[in-house]
Amino acid sequence: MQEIYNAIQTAAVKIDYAIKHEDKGYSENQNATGDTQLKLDIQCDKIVEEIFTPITRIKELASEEKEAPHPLYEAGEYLIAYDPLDGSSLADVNLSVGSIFGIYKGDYSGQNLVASAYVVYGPRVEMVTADSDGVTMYRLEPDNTFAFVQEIRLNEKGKLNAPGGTQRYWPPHHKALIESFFEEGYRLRYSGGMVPDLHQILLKGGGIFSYPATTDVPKGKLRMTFEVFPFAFIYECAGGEATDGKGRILDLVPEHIHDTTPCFFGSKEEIKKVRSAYGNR
Ligand code: P6P
Repeated sequence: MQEIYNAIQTAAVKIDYAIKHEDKGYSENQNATGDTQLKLDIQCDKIVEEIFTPITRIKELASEEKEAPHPLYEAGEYLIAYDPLDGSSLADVNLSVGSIFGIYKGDYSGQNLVASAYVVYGPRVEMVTADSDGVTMYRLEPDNTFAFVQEIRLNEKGKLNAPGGTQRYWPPHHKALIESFFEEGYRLRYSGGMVPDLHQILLKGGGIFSYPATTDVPKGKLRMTFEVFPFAFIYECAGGEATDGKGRILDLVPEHIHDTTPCFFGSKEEIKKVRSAYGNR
């Protein structure tokens, strides 16, 4: 796995430079989910593809910015699903953004994730990896290497509430759930960037991030293979849980690599409350 983590680190250095210094305009293209692509989206996707292409243990690359997977080596054991620059439009207002990687064996179902990683590009560039060894954070140093910082563990209960989705379209039971956290004294922490928002909850010991099914986005907005599964894996490895409101996120099987799902990530206490609020809906 270290060869893949090293490739992520090399890509992160180039992506961080691109965010800060390359063209921020929009392209004429849309991705498979219908988002108009920033030139930066396309450029960061190219950076990842170029750096991962020589790795013979990779069977194929599936990018959020491409309709279909890109085959690499037939005998490769890993399938890599990635979002090269999640929340890229936030870079235009100088907020933190991130890259997300899911490392699968066999197919892109949640149970076939063997490791995942993300990079957050903020005042510091930090990478977090999750695998059988646990959840580990590294930080980019002036010499462009990544130094170990800490292991990450979630408390049973946290203090932060990151409620996604358009509030006017939240179903009543979801609105009541979110409000119940605020009534308990949870603090609102939501930037519109999945990577920094989930990174903050991990580093602050816990809480709840939600992007529910809403009347305008009935299947949720966030993509299973590139975004939701990798973070569900990380949260479970850190001692938390991830659910779609009914069951365990990592038990889901996408029909298509661009499928989305409602998602909740958090400490165990908060996820218990989600399951109770969603009941048998
Ligand atoms: P909304 C960014 O576009 C993204 O895909 C995630 O990073 C983020 O959590 C979500 O969408 C934000 O969506 O509807 O709250 O702007």
